[in-house]
Amino acid sequence: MSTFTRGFRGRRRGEDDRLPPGQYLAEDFPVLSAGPTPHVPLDRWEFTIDTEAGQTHRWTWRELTALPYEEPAVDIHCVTSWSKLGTTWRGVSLDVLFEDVETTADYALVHSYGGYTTNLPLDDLLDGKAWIAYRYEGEDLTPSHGGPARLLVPHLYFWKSAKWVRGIRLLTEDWPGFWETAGYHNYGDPWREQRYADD
Ligand SMILES: Nc1nc2c(c(=O)[nH]1)N[C@H]1C(S)=C(S)[C@@H](COP(=O)(O)O)O[C@H]1N2
Ligand SMILES: [Mo]
Repeated sequence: MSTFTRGFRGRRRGEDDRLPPGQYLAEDFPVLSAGPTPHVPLDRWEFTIDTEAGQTHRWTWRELTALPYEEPAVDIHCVTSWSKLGTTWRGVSLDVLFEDVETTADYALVHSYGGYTTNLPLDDLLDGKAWIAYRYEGEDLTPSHGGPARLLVPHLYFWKSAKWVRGIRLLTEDWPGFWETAGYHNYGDPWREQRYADD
């Protein structure tokens, strides 16, 4: 048994081990949007972090794209069961954006141009786990996939990766977002299959 198992798994390791339970590998890159694609001119675009104490940190498009960036290669997992392995992005780590932010808040409510919202613990945005991404596979992020910029939080189901991201509000109490209010799981860990509220 061990010989067979080792050989079989050895050949396929990499893909199988990186696919969370109930997920399949997508060939294409599906578009999932709950509403129309908002179009914001880059000279009017801004990204903000609002603290629980009422302070606002603000970046224009020029300021955001002048910051040091990273080029993460990450696996992404949509709650509707498709996954993509090794997608490559360019974006600014949230660690960079939070450098001068003073907060004791535990929760973040991410909001988008167009009105979409999603919530997650602030810790899940920090320590190299999340980016404001503006390029995908070497190209500017297309509007349908969240361009000019989207949140990228690959360790949670992809609905947490808000497209057309506009800002983050820091909160001392958790505040469910769009899909979390509609029955999706509050946290959304794909490895624990946290798809719906009761999972
Ligand atoms: N603003 C906004 N962000 C969003 C969504 C949305 O409808 N609006 N859909 C979410 C869902 S459910 C998924 S699976 C991913 C889809 O991203 P994609 O369209 O680039 O595949 O975006 C997430 N971010
Ligand atoms: Mo999704």
